[in-house]
Amino acid sequence: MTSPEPSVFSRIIAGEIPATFIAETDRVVAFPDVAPKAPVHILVVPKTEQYANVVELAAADPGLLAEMIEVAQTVADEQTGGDFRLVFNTGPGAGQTVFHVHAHVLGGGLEEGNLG
Ligand code: DGP
Repeated sequence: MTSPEPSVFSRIIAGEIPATFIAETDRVVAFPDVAPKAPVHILVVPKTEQYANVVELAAADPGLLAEMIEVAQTVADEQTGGDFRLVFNTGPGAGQTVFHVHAHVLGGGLEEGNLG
């Protein structure tokens, strides 16, 4: 289930909230996170908000999930030299606050060897 109100990401995609798109395909956009947790912190977001999280997306449209990951690699190639950490917070208990599936692409000066 998604909220009847457009998500904050749908409002960004509609141009109602400013963001700089750094990559875009027919079905996916990427823009910087407003509160970066790493030197490079980009959100990769499907233009549709019908999937609340990555589990719903993977079950319903694995091709769209693959497209998100391709965009994540494109962003990383441009901004981190190619390596990146990909995070899908899934559920409020894991820190998810926007229930329009999105991937966090993190890179550039991450701690080595752990997920902390
Ligand atoms: P999550 O906790 O996984 O649901 O991540 C949601 C992220 O969305 C969080 O890191 C901050 C980001 N965010 C929320 N509102 C905005 C916004 O208006 N613009 C941008 N660029 N990012 C936003």
